[in-house]
Order: sequence, then structure tokens, then C-alpha cells
Amino acid sequence: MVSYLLQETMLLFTLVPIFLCSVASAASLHPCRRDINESTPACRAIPGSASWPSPDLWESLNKTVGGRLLMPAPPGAVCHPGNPAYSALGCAALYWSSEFTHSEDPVSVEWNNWTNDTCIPIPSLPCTGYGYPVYVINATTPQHVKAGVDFARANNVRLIVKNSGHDYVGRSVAPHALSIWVHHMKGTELHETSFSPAGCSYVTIPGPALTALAGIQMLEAYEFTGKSGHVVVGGNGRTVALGGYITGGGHSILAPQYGLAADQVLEMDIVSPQGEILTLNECQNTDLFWAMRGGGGSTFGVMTSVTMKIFPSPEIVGMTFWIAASADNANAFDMIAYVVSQFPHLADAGISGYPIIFNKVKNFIDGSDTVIKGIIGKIIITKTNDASILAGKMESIMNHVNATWPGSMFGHYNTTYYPNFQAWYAENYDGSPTGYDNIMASRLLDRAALTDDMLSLKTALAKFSAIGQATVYIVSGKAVHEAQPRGGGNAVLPAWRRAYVHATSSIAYPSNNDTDVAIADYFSGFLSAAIRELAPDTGAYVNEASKFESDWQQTFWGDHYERLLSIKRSVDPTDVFWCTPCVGSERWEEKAGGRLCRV
Ligand SMILES: Cc1cc2nc3c(=O)[nH]c(=O)nc-3n(C[C@H](O)[C@H](O)[C@H](O)COP(=O)(O)OP(=O)(O)OC[C@H]3O[C@@H](n4cnc5c(N)ncnc54)[C@H](O)[C@@H]3O)c2cc1C
Ligand SMILES: *[C@@H]1O[C@H](CO)[C@@H](O)[C@H](O)[C@H]1NC(C)=O
Ligand SMILES: *[C@@H]1O[C@H](CO)[C@@H](O)[C@H](O)[C@H]1NC(C)=O
Ligand SMILES: *[C@@H]1O[C@H](CO)[C@@H](O)[C@H](O)[C@H]1NC(C)=O
Ligand SMILES: *[C@@H]1O[C@H](CO)[C@@H](O)[C@H](O)[C@H]1NC(C)=O
Ligand SMILES: *[C@@H]1O[C@H](CO)[C@@H](O)[C@H](O)[C@H]1NC(C)=O
Ligand SMILES: *[C@@H]1O[C@H](CO)[C@@H](O)[C@H](O)[C@H]1NC(C)=O
Ligand SMILES: *[C@@H]1O[C@H](CO)[C@@H](O)[C@H](O)[C@H]1NC(C)=O
Ligand SMILES: CC(=O)N[C@H]1CO[C@H](CO)[C@@H](O)[C@@H]1O
Repeated sequence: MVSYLLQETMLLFTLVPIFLCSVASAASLHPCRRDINESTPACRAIPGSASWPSPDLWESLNKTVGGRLLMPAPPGAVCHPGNPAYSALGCAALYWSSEFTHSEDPVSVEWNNWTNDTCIPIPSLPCTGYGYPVYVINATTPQHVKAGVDFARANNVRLIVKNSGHDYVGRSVAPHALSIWVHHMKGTELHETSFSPAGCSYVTIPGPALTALAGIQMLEAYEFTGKSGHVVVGGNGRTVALGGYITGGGHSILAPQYGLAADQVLEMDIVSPQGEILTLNECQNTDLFWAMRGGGGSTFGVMTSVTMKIFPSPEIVGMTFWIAASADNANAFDMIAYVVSQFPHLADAGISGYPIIFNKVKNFIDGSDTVIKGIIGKIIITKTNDASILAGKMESIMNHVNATWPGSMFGHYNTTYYPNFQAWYAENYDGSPTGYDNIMASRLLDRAALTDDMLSLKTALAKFSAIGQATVYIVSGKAVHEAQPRGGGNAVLPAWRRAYVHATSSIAYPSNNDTDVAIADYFSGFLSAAIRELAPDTGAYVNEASKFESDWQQTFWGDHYERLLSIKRSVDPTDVFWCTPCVGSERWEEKAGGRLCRV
């Protein structure tokens, strides 16, 4: 916070109202609250409070959206005898660890923590459901979305947007809220040879493009583009949806070849906080076009559709590798640090992928009861059927390991040819289980962090994987560094432009146990600090990060924060959209019990 305010002073001439915020006293009419002022309610309405909209108002909203207003029971309620939604059969059919359960439900999210554990499907735990939104619009058109935004703005109701519910930072669920559920905004259109952005009479962007509605999920986007032999820059999950993915930046195993997902965007349609249905591109609404590509979900509006550049689906050679040592081998982390330090070199050779460090885990290689440390991964090289490039790089890494620590490390790799990306994805998508309490820590690592100081790298990676594992994904590289997004740039965290590795570590913990929550909180701070120390001047990817990063403005948006904040203040002066960690969220906080109140 402090560092960002210091930077504000340098931009004084363009950002006077924001600067005044930093020097204002606790005067009743706070000078930075241009539209939020003493007549603004101190808190958002909650059910039961005088200002909560009357049943008649909700009913008229329901009419506006064609009867699509829902008041859903929390999905776990079917497992709680005594709850009106209780159903033994429903409970038996509820697969809480399946991503599909959460993405297909109007209110459910993947990580229990963000509902404050208020209706886990475990009968012995409470099911109050208050962590979930009260009303949901099952939106299928921009007009449905607009009705929700207008209603929330006019009635001082907390507003959220839910798509798949994947969010690691808990932005797609909130108590006492109206939720706009965009999952059923489905639809895809192929532009085979070129795309002309609306209102840009002289611009024709060559190459194929995809227009997709906001609820389209990765597996649908890959399947649709695959039909014409194309691929979209997408994530590795199946049910992750375009809405949150693209607005946060969107990394991909293909990103080092083509750029981030946000870099592919040619146009977007949104509903703004003022309820306007807008088209954003390089010729119109250019500030919002810039902000919606990396500035974060549910902050600047609701994306209803997006048009992205797509590519011929490339041939791929995939590799699975692992290098391991006995957990008591004193050089294990020297080896791990060495391997990770080679990643910029691999990325420069066109290699990308998903390596994972494992730290004191049961020997999954021979199934014995020994404990091992090491690194395992699925990596690829594209646009070739020649396995020798990939194999050669791995061979020389393994040779170096064997020469440096003879006889004490063991390794393995194999390669497989895939005729296109979709064939690779079909075997290698991320099908990890979900449905538990989880907090993540993360950091982008640039060449300096990965290669300058092996002792710092080793120390940081050992701490960062202390929970048992940490990802060191190679999802940035040449095309991310050299990206030329339409309109001259986008809001993606600048550190992506020099990063090679997106490192994450997650803590899973049991529900409804204050001791465990406290332990998780402690470890989340520990992990964030350990990896931040390795790369203090980079930042972290907002979609896969800790909600509790200190200095979150700088961490998630770096030097783009000031511009994002001024856009936020101008398009959403009363904070119709509010979430954390989100641009411009400084003026409100969630009180105990989850009510949103002005700071
Ligand atoms: C198993 C798994 C794999 C993943 N793999 C990748 C990966 O390979 N690459 C990657 O970059 N990320 C990946 N992610 C992270 C993913 O990008 C984020 O979880 C992202 O927030 C998901 O967006 P969503 O819309 O699906 O989810 P939601 O949780 O529904 O939404 C996330 C955020 O976006 C907002 N939002 C959703 N739709 C819209 C919209 N239409 N307009 C405006 N705001 C919207 C929500 O309000 C919320 O703030 C993965 C996550 C998981 C759990
Ligand atoms: C407070 O804000 C509202 C709109 O948000 C505006 O109508 C009103 O004039 C403002 N009041 C003052 C005292 O600025
Ligand atoms: C909205 O209207 C539909 C159709 O009339 C109805 O089935 C539904 O229950 C209503 N929603 C709410 C929350 O009352
Ligand atoms: C939401 O709308 C879609 C599309 O009309 C429909 O298929 C689905 O059943 C609806 N879901 C709920 C819970 O009403
Ligand atoms: C080192 O060499 C041995 C013997 O050839 C082999 O079994 C082992 O897998 C090698 N280790 C690595 C990391 O390549
Ligand atoms: C490659 O190696 C991995 C890890 O040992 C193994 O699980 C996989 O089956 C192998 N694949 C092939 C095609 O041999
Ligand atoms: C809560 O977690 C702590 C630490 O893991 C454990 O010791 C304790 O038994 C747990 N309490 C309950 C009620 O499960
Ligand atoms: C979460 O639940 C605890 C009680 O289990 C409560 O004290 C706390 O206020 C809740 N937090 C929010 C944000 O609602
Ligand atoms: C129920 C639960 O685990 N809630 C926690 C979610 O995470 C935050 C930060 O760790 C805690 O403050 C909540 O108590």
C-alpha cells in the first residue's frame, strides 16, 4: 500500500482525486469518495436489513430476466438431515471432489474456504449456507446480465459474478449477494480467415479467430477449434471458463509459443458497471479494452463474449520425466535447483510445460516405502515430430546430474508424438480433484531469480515446497515476452513479460477447525514470503495466488495499477463490482459475518 501511494505522488497531475485519498484525514466527507459520499449507505444491504429490496422488487427483477432468478440451496444441503433440501439420494449422487459438480451448480465453488465452510456435505458439520449468495440470475443474454448489474447498483446490493467457480482467490462467491451466473452463456463462432473489429472500418486482422460466449470452458474451446484444425491459447483444466481466465491473463502450455490468452483478444463485449452493453476493441472503449485483458475478473464489468486469435493446432512431442533422490540425500535440493535453473534455457529452445517439485513424498517410482525428493513433469515442444530435440535437452540435464552427484540420483524420461494439441490435451489435461479447503501462494520467476544465485534458489524452492510439492510451470517465454496485444498493450502484470516460471504451492486443510485454519494461514504467509524473497521485484499471477498477499496492488498489477485504478474509479465510481484481491477494492471491507461495509 505504502509503495503504491508513493508512486501515486509521481502521477499527481493526472490522478489528483486519488492522490488526495492518501493525504485525507478522517473527515466525514472523504475527498477521494467522488461518488461514494456521506449519503452512500455505510454497508451493502443484507437480508433482514431495512434497505434489503422488498419481495416485490425481487419479483420484478425476476420478470425482467424472464423468470431466471434463482434462490438456490447450497449444494451441500442435500447431505444435511433437517435441511429442507435434504435428500439421501441427492447426497449419494453429489461428487464433491468433481470439478463438474461445482461448475454446473449456480452457487458452488471448488474451494470450500471461500464459502467459509458454511455447507460442506458432511452431516456432522453445520449447514447455514450464509457464505453463499442469496439470489442468482441464470444469465444467457447480455440483457440478463444488465438487469442484474442495474438492480444491484440501484438497490445497494452486493454483486458477484460466477462462472465455473474455479477461483483460487475466492472472487466468485460471497454472502448476502446477488450473483450473475454466466455459465450458461454458451456459443462459439469461427472466423476462418480474418476478423474485423466492430467500428474499426480500416482494420482487418488477418488469421483465424474464435468468438466465444463467456461461459465457454476449456474443453469446449479446444473441441470447437479442433474441428477446423485450430487451437485456442487455453488452460490445462477442463472446466475453467473463459470469463475469469482471460480477465486474469490466462497462462497456457502454448503461451511461450503464442503469448498469454489475454494477448490473443481482439474484441470483447461487456456489460459495464453502469449497465451499458459495450463493445471493446482497439477503436472503441479502449481504456476498458486495456483493463479487461489482465485487470482481473468482476471488477470492470461482465464479459459476455470474447473474440480471440487462434492458431493451427500444432504437432507436439510430449515428454514425461522425473529425477529423484532419496529424501535423506543432502544434495537433493541442489539437484532440484540445478534442474529448475535450466528452465530459461529450455524455454529459449521452445520447450514449455508443467514440472512439479516433490519434497519428502512416498516413493511413487518403485512403490516402495522409501521417501524421495525430486522433480517430475510433463513438458512439450511444438511444431515438430522430432523427439530428439526434447530428448537431447533432457539427456544433457540428466548427464550433468549424474556427473555432479554420481550414483545417488535416478532419472527417467520418455517421449510421445501427438499429431495436434488436442491429442496431447486428451491425455494430459489437469483433472485434479477439488472440493476441499485450499489456500495458494505463488510467484512469477524471471531469469535472474532462476539463474543468478543457486543457493538462494535452492533455499527458496526447499521452503516453498515444504508442504510436499510446488509447481514450477514453464508457461512463459519468448511469445509472452514479445507479445504485441491489439491496441498497443493490455493490463497483464508486466512481470509476465520477463518471467519463465509460474511457481505455486498450495495448502489443503480440513474444514471447520479453527486450529487448522490458523495453521493454514501461517503456512500461506510462510510460503508467500519464501518465494517472494527469491524474486522480490516480479509479482504473482492473480488467478493462481494467495488472497492475502501484502502489497497486493503491486504484486498482481505492478506498474499498471495506477492506470487500472483510475479506470476503475471512472467506470465504477460507486463500486458496484467489488472483490478481493481486485483493483479499487480499498474503500470497502468484509466485516465478521461477511457484510460488506465502507472502510
Ligand atoms: C484445476 C484448475 C486448473 C487451472 N488451470 C489454469 C491454467 O492452465 N491457466 C490459467 O491461467 N489458470 C488456470 N487456472 C486458474 C483459473 O484461471 C482461475 O481459477 C480463473 O479464475 C477461473 O475463471 P472462471 O471464470 O472459470 O472461474 P470463476 O471462479 O467462476 O471466476 C473467477 C473470477 O472471474 C470472474 N468472472 C468469471 N466470469 C466472468 C465474466 N464473464 N466477466 C467478468 N468476470 C468474470 C469471477 O467473478 C471471479 O472474479 C486453473 C484453475 C484450476 C482450479
Ligand atoms: C453523493 O453521491 C450521490 C450519487 O452517488 C450524489 O447524487 C450526491 O449529490 C452526492 N452528495 C454529495 C454531498 O456530494
Ligand atoms: C422467478 O420466476 C420463475 C417463473 O415464474 C419462478 O419459477 C421462480 O421461482 C422465480 N424465482 C424466485 C427467486 O422467486
Ligand atoms: C439455467 O439456464 C439453462 C439454460 O436455459 C438451463 O438449461 C438450466 O437448467 C438453468 N439452470 C437452473 C438451475 O435453473
Ligand atoms: C545415472 O546413471 C545411472 C546408471 O546409468 C542411471 O540408472 C540413472 O538413472 C542416471 N541418473 C540420472 C539422473 O540420469
Ligand atoms: C512415461 O513415463 C511415465 C513416468 O514413469 C509413465 O507413467 C508413462 O507410462 C510412460 N509413458 C510411456 C508412453 O512409456
Ligand atoms: C483441529 O485441528 C487440530 C490440529 O490439526 C487437531 O489437533 C484437533 O484435534 C482438531 N480438532 C477437531 C475438533 O477435529
Ligand atoms: C466465518 O465463520 C466464522 C465462524 O466459523 C465467523 O467467525 C467469521 O466471521 C466468518 N467469516 C466471514 C467472512 O463471514
Ligand atoms: C472456513 C475457513 O477455512 N475460512 C478461512 C478461509 O481462509 C481465511 C484465510 O486463511 C481465513 O481467515 C478463514 O477463516
